[in-house]
Amino acid sequence: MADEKLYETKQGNGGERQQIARGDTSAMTTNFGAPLSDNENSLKAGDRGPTLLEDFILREKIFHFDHERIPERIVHARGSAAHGYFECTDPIPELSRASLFAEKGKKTPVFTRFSTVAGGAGSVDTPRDVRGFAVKFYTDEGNWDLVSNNIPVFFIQDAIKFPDLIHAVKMEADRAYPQAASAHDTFWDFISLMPETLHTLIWAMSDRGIPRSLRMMEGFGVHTFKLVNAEGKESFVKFHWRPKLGMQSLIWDESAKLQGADNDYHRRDLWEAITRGDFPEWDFAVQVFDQELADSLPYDVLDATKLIPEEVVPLRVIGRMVLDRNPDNFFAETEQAAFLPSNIVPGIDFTDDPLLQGRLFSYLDTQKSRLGTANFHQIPINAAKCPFANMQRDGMMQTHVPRGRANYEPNSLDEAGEDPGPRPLSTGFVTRPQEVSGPKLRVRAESFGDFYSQPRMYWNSMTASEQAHIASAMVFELSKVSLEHVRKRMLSQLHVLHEDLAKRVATGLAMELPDPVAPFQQPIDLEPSDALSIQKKWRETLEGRQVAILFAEGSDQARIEALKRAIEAERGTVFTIAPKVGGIPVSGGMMKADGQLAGSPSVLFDAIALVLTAEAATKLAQDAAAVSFVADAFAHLKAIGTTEEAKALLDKAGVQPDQGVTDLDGLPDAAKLRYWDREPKVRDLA
Ligand code: HDD
Repeated sequence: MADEKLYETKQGNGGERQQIARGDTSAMTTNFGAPLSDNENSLKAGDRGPTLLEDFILREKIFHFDHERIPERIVHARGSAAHGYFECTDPIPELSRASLFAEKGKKTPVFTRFSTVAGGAGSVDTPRDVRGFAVKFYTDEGNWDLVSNNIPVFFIQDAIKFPDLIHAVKMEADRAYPQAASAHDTFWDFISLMPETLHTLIWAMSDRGIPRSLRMMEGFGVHTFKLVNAEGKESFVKFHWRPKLGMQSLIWDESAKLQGADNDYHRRDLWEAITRGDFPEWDFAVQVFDQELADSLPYDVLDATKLIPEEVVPLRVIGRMVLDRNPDNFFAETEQAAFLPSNIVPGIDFTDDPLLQGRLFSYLDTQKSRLGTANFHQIPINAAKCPFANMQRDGMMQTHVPRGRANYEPNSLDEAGEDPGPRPLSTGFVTRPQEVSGPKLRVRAESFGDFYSQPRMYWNSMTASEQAHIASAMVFELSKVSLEHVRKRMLSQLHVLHEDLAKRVATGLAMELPDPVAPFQQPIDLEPSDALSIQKKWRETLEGRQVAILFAEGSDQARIEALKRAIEAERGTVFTIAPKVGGIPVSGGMMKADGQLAGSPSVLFDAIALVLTAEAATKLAQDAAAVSFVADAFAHLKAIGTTEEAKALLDKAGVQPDQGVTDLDGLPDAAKLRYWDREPKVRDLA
């Protein structure tokens, strides 16, 4: 009897045996196609005996599992991606022969991966960090990878410093912490010794370093590239992405709390938006200029630590990108995606920017160690969608099966009636002739030598509130630096950048402001640029934003539903929260909530509404989760829609009336803003 039962478990019933009939794609098989009858038990000598080496099914399954992980990216390990398309809205044949810019309305498929830089693959989504913004365009003349960031400048000028920068920012070598954080000794030690980093540093310390959503970030190709038209005429270009939802950032305290509330805040937000059909969209713009303009600028356009303000060279929008499909499989697509700045197409070209030149080598090289084979270009997510063929052959994991003997070029096999294989085309990619001469030198160009004017311009372009955020972020980070000489040296650097900033950081650290360092080149005053400020460009909208409605026993269901309708009419989304999710009695009957109060802190939302009876509010005022729900929303400068009945809870949470605290009818409008004026009342800023 016992034996019979064992047999049943192992073999399944007759129906299962039928399921695995040959050719049935629902059948579970080994990797080589042999159908399985049992995925529960290993092969043993007797039901309690040792497992047999013969068990090819067990060995294959565990062998594969043992090798499921591949080396994570050395930087940008934590990322989320989506498929979509690029649509040309304003063709530029006069500037570039790139096929994706050739016709109005032409669509090119894309795969876009966003990332943090410093943390590992399993780290949190909302640390203060630069964000990666890598777009793979599958054009009909090959893949173009625009491997960008959400900050238009980079920390260093020469690729030879990249390993030092990354070693310094990642977790410290002996103790392996902190994970995904720049607030530690080695990062600031490096920064304070390398003034070229200051421009990107001030961006990272600003609200740009803590985006609210991947859908609300700008993106920048950083380097100056070239566009080349059909006649071979070249122009300089910088590439920009502009989010349709507008830019928005977190408050630092909010981003720190989000790390506990939802590790996957950005990943979830992107996934859910696409699932809902709210497809994230960006305008694609170019800043085009010529050598004459480049020569007129007081900085070098080949220096990746400098930007060109839009006020100097305006942006021309030439297309849009829409992300409309989530990956089917995270590993196969997002993890195996290999972006290479060297993936370029006819009509676009590189410049001599020494950072870009180093990148052209690095990314190809890293894919071999990450993906294990020179054939990583055959992995579906990396493969060009246009035909591709050459004489490269063999190698690990070769999946192509080329026919014939033509694996060399030139050949004359066609004369013998054989397929001669592919040949170079006269219309293929051409590098334009460029004069290059001079002695071999291991030096930095003098034209790269002004490290302070552009970070100063950035500081001068911010609102008062944004400046306070920058100074406070620096105080926060430097307070985590245990080496006093590093803090001092950093203050000396900031002293050159801007005295006001340096003083505020010194005061925040309770340190004397040291003398400025002697700069390599004296900074000059550049015109501030409003386009650099998030707050000055704020888009008042509920689109893409989420409002939480807190209700409890006895709440007025009709009011909740009316509010929900009003928010949705403005293209916002609503998330209802109650002390229990399964259903609680409200005025109209029983009502279920989307989330439970303790698991749905207000950091997850853009604004909150309290639809409570006076009795429920009094009860919730005794619940720490409810009190911090409201107190945090207030401290994070969000709109709070409420009624008189919620007073007990509002009082306990320390909410003081201001423009952002409104009645329920006013909430859909109020929720479009953050209340920067409230900030000095809720936190001590540097
Ligand atoms: Fe890089 C990944 C962006 C400088 C070396 N980088 C990587 C990714 C982004 C950037 C978005 C993630 C791509 C993905 O999603 O898979 N990196 C930049 C930008 C830079 C920059 C905008 C400056 C303008 N990077 C840079 C330099 C070097 C590297 C100077 C080396 C000399 N970057 C790498 C890398 C990575 C990478 C080690 C890690 C994983 C990968 O390439 O595929 O090769």
